[in-house]
Amino acid sequence: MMTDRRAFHDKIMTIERYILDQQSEHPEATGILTNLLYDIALAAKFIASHTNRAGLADILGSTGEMNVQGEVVQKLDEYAERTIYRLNDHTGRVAVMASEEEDDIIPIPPHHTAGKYALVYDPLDGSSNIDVNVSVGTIFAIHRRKSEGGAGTLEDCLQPGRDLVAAGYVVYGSSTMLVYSTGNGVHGFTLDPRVGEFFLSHPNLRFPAKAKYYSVNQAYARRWSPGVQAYTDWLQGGQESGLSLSLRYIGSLVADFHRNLLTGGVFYYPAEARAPGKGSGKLRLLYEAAPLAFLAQQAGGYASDGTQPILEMTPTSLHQRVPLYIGSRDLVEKAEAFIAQYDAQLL
Ligand code: P6P
Repeated sequence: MMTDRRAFHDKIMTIERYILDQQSEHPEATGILTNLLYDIALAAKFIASHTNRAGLADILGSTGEMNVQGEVVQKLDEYAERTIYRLNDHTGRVAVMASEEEDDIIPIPPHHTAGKYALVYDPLDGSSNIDVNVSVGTIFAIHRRKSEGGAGTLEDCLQPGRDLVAAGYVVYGSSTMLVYSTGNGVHGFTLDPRVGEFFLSHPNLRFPAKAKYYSVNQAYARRWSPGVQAYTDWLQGGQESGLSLSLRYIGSLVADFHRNLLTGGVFYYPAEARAPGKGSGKLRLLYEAAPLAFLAQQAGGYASDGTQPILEMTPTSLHQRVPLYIGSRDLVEKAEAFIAQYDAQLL
């Protein structure tokens, strides 16, 4: 009998094949979501091909404006934004888009058909890390449009994470991985740049039962509420927690989340005590916290703003910021407990 591992490696599963297989399990599926996920995988290939040469832009470009291929050298996040937009603005699969790079919703050009989905995304999160060769990422989330026909609307974008149809991220690191879920588990694909294909490398990702890391920027500790300070002490083994976690903080949300998903752990970006209560924090609900919260839940984890599930929060604006605690469920729930115990008067 073939062992599981041999059985797994017996199949050569590309992301295209995998998405198609998943679609075949849903007879009602029309294939539009399947093709939208293909489009995102294609965008990831384009972006990956540029991020692994980013450091060369200044060397290759003669004036800093043009590179040896005669291409205009763009800032990578502008390139990533443009790539995702152009791959989705004419397909008839998307009614409206929203991006971290654009103040307002991004309409589909009037001469193209508006489709059934709303696509929101952070085209290149953590792009400031590129200059120091640290992993960066793309985050995307897909909602069904709520509006009836015609151009998509802001309301089509401002939906709670619990209603997501699909979400995922691409991490551009030592290898390029695309990790996504359509509500049937979390699956990771690694890009083989030699053939330009994403191959299934991490099926059914789940947070390990025993966590290894906690991930927070401790430079801000003096600004934290008493609850967050007590929580951090607990994570460090205080209050007889019995924990022996290590601190890992990359400063790139996708990279920190991805590592914790594989190793077990919690990432948090708290509200600053100077601005108590909801709404403060750095990370954005719509296209950072919510899609990663969807993945976390699908992988047996959890995400909270410190007082409530991220997935239950309905965005009030495109770029609304929230405090974020995300990762291994038991560690995130403990953050809520400390905040409830110590910070009730702040909330
Ligand atoms: P800080 C990157 O700029 C980013 O938006 C996230 O990717 C990352 O988690 C966070 O900011 C890091 O913020 O304040 O710790 O530098």
